[in-house]
Amino acid sequence: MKTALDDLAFFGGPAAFPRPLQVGRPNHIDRQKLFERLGRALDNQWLSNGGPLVQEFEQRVAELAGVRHAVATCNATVGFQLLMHAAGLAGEVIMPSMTFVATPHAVRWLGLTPVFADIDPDTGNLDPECAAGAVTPRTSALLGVHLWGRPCAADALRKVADTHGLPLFFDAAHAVGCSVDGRPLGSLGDAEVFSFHATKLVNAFEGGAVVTDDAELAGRVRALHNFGAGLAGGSPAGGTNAKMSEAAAAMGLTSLEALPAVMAHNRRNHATYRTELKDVPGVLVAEHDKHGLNNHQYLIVEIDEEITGFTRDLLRDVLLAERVGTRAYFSPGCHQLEPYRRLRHAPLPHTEHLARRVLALPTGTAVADEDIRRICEVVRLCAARGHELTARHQAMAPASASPPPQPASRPRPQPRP
Ligand code: T4K
Repeated sequence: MKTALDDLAFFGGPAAFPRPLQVGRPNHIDRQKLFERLGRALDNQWLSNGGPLVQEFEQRVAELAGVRHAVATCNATVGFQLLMHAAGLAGEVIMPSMTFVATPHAVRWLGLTPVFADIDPDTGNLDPECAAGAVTPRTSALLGVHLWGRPCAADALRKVADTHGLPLFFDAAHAVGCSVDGRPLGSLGDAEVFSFHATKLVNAFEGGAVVTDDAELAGRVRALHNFGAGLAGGSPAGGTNAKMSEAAAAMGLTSLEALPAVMAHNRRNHATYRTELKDVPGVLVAEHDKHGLNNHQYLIVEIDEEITGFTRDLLRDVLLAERVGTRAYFSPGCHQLEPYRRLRHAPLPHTEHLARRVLALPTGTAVADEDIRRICEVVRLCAARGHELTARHQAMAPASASPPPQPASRPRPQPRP
């Protein structure tokens, strides 16, 4: 039990966890089922190029998203590139800055310009009024992000899009299994893109999917992701190879089967965090469910440093010393990152306010109730001694100002020579 600042590993006490615990650990799957599927792929002697497992995965993903078409891709970032190329976009794309850098990167990779608009402070998602204010003659699409699986204001954004004759797309990388008023996320835009990265709720090791009701758009995406094969009239870019492999689909299907159990586990984790931190002034466990049915992939706390007396970054360092790896998803906002810093955009006060406060804490099936209690014990201790914690940190000599070197992640495997 940690009761004094000296008990913190940051100040030389023993670390709370013998082994690192971290955001983004892959969720539990049924290995037997995975191995069976991989065995089937080997027996079929069909390992890629739209094999039976990929086809089944696409069907399941389309069902989950409530749309007619899903094209599985090697990851979501490339899925966006395919979508925007297939949609023939040119010029500017309006999007929030409060997202993973993959969203603007996909746009920029195609020679398009991301135009950042501010967020609704309640949801963290693209504010329709701000999006409307950012429209210019060069705008070619609106791209909302369902941040942490919270639904964008799709109807209001649709009005803006329709007023200006623009397509409406969503980054649904966080939103597998989420819905609003019974409408699955994935079905709100003209097309949306899921991520099935290793750290996502449903993972295919790496993977993504473009989902849409638009058969023609889906057909173009499908052709482009396979070297442009069969694309009527061709494409100026030719095509690329963005296919999902059978091995990835085997993992994706197995992971999809686990989705209800993983969501239930994460919902319990969220409830435990809320209980453990409910009386901690200045530390708010973000509520997702009031915005729609959430998958609870991300456990987000907001740190109000004026109340706690310590910054989000100091808490991150304190937790790291305890071997708890957190992530500031998403801070700083993309507009403060290269190569976007000099882009034209309206002020983004709500984005900057939220980005200063957010911290993702570990959740998922690798995280048990007892782990959460230990993490929260550290947070409560910091909050009880917030100003003293900051003063002691500031008094540390620069050479020792960073926490003791106790990496939260295991060393990454090195390739063999
Ligand atoms: N749009 C949005 C809104 C997104 O959040 C993302 C991706 C995308 C688009 C693009 O989707 P993809 O093209 O990736 O399909 C991670 C993921 O790499 C990224 O997919 C994800 N969002 C983002 C939010 O998180 P990093 O830079 O934080 O990754 P990294 O390597 O630091 O790992 C994150 C944590 O996960 C660490 O604590 C380590 C842990 N981890 C990671 C891997 C890969 C594991 O425990 N096991 C693993 O296998 O981006």
